[in-house]
Amino acid sequence: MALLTPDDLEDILKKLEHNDNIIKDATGMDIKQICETVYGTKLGCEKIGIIPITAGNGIIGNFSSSLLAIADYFGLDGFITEHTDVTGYYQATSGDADILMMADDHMFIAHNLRNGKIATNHICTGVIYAEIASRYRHADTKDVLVIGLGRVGYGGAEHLVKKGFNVFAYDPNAEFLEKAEKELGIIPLDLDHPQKFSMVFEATPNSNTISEGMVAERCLVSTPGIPCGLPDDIGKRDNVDLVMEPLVIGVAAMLHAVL
Ligand code: NAI
Ligand code: 2YC
Ligand code: MG
Repeated sequence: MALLTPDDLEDILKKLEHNDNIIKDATGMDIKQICETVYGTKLGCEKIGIIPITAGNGIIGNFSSSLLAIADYFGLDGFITEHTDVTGYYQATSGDADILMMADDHMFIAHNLRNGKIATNHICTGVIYAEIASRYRHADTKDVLVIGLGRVGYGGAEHLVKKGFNVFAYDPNAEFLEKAEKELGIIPLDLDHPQKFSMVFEATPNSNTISEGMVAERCLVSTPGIPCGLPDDIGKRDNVDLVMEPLVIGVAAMLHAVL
């Protein structure tokens, strides 16, 4: 499980502003509008209760405070419980939290206490980053490339298939590739016959997973992957746009998903 580090979370709101500008330019909508469209919901005055969890590798220095800053960015009241784990959970539920957010090393969830809805970070992250890629306004086909079919990649690929895109996908894990081909009907990428794509969704924990032959002249690469899978020399080209940030976009999707 690839875990965030405090360095990843440095200046997250600055990174969000930068990415939101790219998203607006590339899709015509900002991240809030895209979340509202995908989930058909609008944030109101929900109160967010954030519970630090000490399980496994334990507390990540600025993880809870990052969630609080994200809630605030989207105009929501929030608080971090004084205690961790079960005591923290009790404090949040007996306080006035509407939505709880908590994460151990394997699952990061949002739970709406008012309607019972639960959203996971990996599905919401896959869906929202895939959605961003699919809205590239310079794309002239319905072909989308998905790189990585793990928890996030599979969720994004499933979303794109449901939306009627032609989903080409690659994962070196043959089992994951076969599962996605069988269950979703994705088209395994033919590495021997490279095809260029103007929409790429990458969800891997590796760098340099996107090669020259995959990227069309105008291309939007949308990736939550840490580190970034797009090589610098390709990413710096004028007509290649990159949406990549460590936490906020996925959390925005989680909040909209549980309303
Ligand atoms: P995972 O480990 O479940 O899946 C990663 C997949 O990438 C695996 O199936 C692996 O075989 C595949 N892969 C590795 N190298 C590849 C390559 N060169 N080409 C194609 N596929 C390759 O990981 P998960 O949970 O899906 O997360 C993916 C990444 O997204 C991780 O780096 C994680 O830290 C990050 N993440 C970022 C979030 C954000 O908000 N920015 C939120 C959640 C996860
Ligand atoms: O501070 C805390 O409460 C920690 N238990 C938080 C651990 C989060 C671990 N998960 C991750 O770092 C990744 C992120 C990319 C988002 C989802 N999983
Ligand atoms: Mg994110």
